[in-house]
Amino acid sequence: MAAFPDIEKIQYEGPDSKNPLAFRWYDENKVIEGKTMKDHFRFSVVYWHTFRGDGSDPFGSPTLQRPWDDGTESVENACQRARVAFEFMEKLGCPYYAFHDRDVAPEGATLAESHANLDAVVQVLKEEQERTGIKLLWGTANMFSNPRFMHGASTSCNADVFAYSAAQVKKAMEVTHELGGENYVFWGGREGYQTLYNTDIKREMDHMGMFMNMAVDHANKIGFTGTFLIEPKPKEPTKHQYDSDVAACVNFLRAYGLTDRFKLNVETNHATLAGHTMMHELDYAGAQGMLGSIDANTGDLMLGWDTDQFLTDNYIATQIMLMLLKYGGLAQGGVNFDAKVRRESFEPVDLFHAHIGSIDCFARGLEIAAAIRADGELQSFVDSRYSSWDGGVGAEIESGNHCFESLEAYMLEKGEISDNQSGRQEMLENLINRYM
Ligand code: XUL
Ligand code: CO
Repeated sequence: MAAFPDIEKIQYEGPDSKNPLAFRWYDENKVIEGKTMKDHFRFSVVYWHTFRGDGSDPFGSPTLQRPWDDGTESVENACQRARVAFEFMEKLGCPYYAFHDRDVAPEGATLAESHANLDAVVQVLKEEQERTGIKLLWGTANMFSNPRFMHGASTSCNADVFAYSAAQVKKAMEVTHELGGENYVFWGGREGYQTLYNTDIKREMDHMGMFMNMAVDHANKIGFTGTFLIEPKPKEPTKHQYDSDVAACVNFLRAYGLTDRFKLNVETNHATLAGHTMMHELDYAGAQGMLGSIDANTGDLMLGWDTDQFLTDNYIATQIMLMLLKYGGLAQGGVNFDAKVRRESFEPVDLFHAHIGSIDCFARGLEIAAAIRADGELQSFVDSRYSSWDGGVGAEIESGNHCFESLEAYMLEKGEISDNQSGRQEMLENLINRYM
């Protein structure tokens, strides 16, 4: 029986449409900068918020109506839920999805039972992938919910927890591989500390480096060629997470020799928690050749935690798309809606409204970013701002033909710098507004 019997496949109806269950901007076949919208975004639905979120918060009980869910942790219920998830994604028209091992299948009384539960649900996921053509963007292991991970997973002070984590990631990677997953994500929810009084940072970081290298070795053993992605986040649930931002992750990957197989999965709300904009995080990752995928959501300016809201802000979407176009797109990554409906939006149809709005926001962001790039005014301003490096002493420095002595001689002769030019921030902000 259909879980969303009143909802047909969501169609593109154009900007004038007033139908809330239609796309106004996302026309999946529209070509922009040589690629269809579908290929630019590779939109992905997350299993955890969309199919496991129940609307509870630290102050209140579940609110969300999910009539297909019998409320038990049985494998049968998990299989039924998986079928509903595919009905939703098919009607939405999202080509990808992502999951944690423990979202899709219940944890058992033993590790062996957990493995078996996962295998059972994976068979349904496989059937549904084949039936619909929807693909797995990435899989991951939840190593933060169970109390055994209270001190971390690969960075736990308890060596058995490291071993347990290895076993769990091994299985999650194998399942991701079996389902044709294109990436595998590590979000180190508890890989950090609450107090340095009890923490050996060096030892914990070394363990995490060893763990990631074991993951690469295992991928090579089983023939998994997908990209590994680390997802930066500075805090929550820990006080400090080692993967605190893009720069910290790049440093970690370089220090432990992992840059060949790893890239980053950059999330908007995590950037905010790190005190950065998403544009900053994407630009930094892109500049380092480490931009892998994005978790699409947003925080709330008034709230200092990870609210995981659906992005509907055209400015942020435009900034994101400017960065994705600048760095040539996400390759085998995608735009993954790591976002949840508010607990007051408790009806199943709200899942559609949330995704449709954010998909449209990204599509609009892409249109605006492409228009800004086509006009070229922004880029030519940046080019001219750096023009002192295109000839003369700048070009000589960039080609490695100078040292402190020669630069001192140059400056002693010249006496003073050529005039600086205005940064024109306000003019450029006005320029962006022309396109909105
Ligand atoms: C947590 C978060 C995770 C990761 C996957 O803030 O973003 O859901 O995306 O573990
Ligand atoms: Co995320």
